[in-house]
Amino acid sequence: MSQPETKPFDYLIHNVHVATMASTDDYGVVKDACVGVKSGVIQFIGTQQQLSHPNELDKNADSVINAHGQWLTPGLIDCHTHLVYGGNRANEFEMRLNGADYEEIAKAGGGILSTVRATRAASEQELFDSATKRLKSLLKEGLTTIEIKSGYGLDTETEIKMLKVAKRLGKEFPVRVATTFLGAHALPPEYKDRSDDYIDLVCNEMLPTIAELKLADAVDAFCENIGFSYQQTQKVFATAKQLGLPVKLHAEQLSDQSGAGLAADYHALSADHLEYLSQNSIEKMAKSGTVAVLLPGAFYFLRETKLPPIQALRDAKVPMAIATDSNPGTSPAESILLMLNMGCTFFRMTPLETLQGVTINAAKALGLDQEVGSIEVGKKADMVLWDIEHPNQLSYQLGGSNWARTFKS
Ligand code: DI6
Ligand code: FE
Repeated sequence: MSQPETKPFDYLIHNVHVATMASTDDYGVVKDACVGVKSGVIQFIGTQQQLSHPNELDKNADSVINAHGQWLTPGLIDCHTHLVYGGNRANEFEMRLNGADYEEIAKAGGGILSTVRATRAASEQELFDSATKRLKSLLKEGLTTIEIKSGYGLDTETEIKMLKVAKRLGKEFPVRVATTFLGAHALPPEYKDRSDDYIDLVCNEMLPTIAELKLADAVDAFCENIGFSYQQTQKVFATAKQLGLPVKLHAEQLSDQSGAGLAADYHALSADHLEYLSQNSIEKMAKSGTVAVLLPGAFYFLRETKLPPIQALRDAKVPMAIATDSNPGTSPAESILLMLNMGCTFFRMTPLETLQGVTINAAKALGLDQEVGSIEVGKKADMVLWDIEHPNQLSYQLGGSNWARTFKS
């Protein structure tokens, strides 16, 4: 009996335009291309003539997909979300529109703490179900990787519950989930006026337990006058370092605390928000390769007027990413494409920069850029097909998906 012939690829996409995002200067366009994938890994990007069987496409792969001239990009990556939480804060939205501001609401026991109460009260299944709804909207826009933070539990048990829900989302949906422990997000009510004691709990109990259970890929904190101080953040970072976990930071969102500089001192994967970022911290970020994660949804929702220093970041060649910050308080966003548009309109980023911001630079912000974030031979076949005429259409449109199909490795 003759052996069935093994074909070079499991599937081959042909008649496709590719934005590889493999170059820092442009979209890395390969027009009228073929892309071959085997075992979830990209094996070939080239012309039909370069295939082993250029005139008999079926002989190259088990499955041959005609893209009819549509565009292929890397799968989109949302590198900063708080997707798992209980309840919502539409009531506070209404309060703000009646005159209250974010800091007043937070100080009055609302804000993050109202979500903490709802998250502690919710069962694992309830958290899973509400996060599923939000995840599904993102998946409809070609998302293949998402970062999900804890930080609405603020006790060991609930932080673990949130991270377990995040991991389960990654098992039940075709999406890679990177988890981040954000125990130092806010001061829980039972530690009122004892923030150093709470940081001790984070460092001595929560972090070692979560590291032991392998529930977090990274550690984050909220360094802010309504969050934690520079010194407290440093303590969290030092503990994360001892446990071998990379760090990232909510930095300079409402004021300059030099948090991004501190994050860079700890070789952070990213510093996020950055409206009040100083030149000194920019230089430190450039040196350490820390990605600037920009969150236009929160900027918009809080009606912030101070812009992050985009031109200075650009000049210093700090890689910039864009994310939803999907959370109930400051960015109830379920559209990554809308963030691309906001990155252009509010932050004056270019369409190329915003697409880099949800592909290769977002992968860097998660430490996953060797695996995903661009269409290159050897990388995971996380790719999206779009019904567009050019990749600049992805940031041009106000949300609205031109998504056609996702390929997930
Ligand atoms: N910055 C934010 O934008 C979110 N967390 C943070 O540290 C807001 C979280 C919330 O208000 O629920
Ligand atoms: Fe956030």
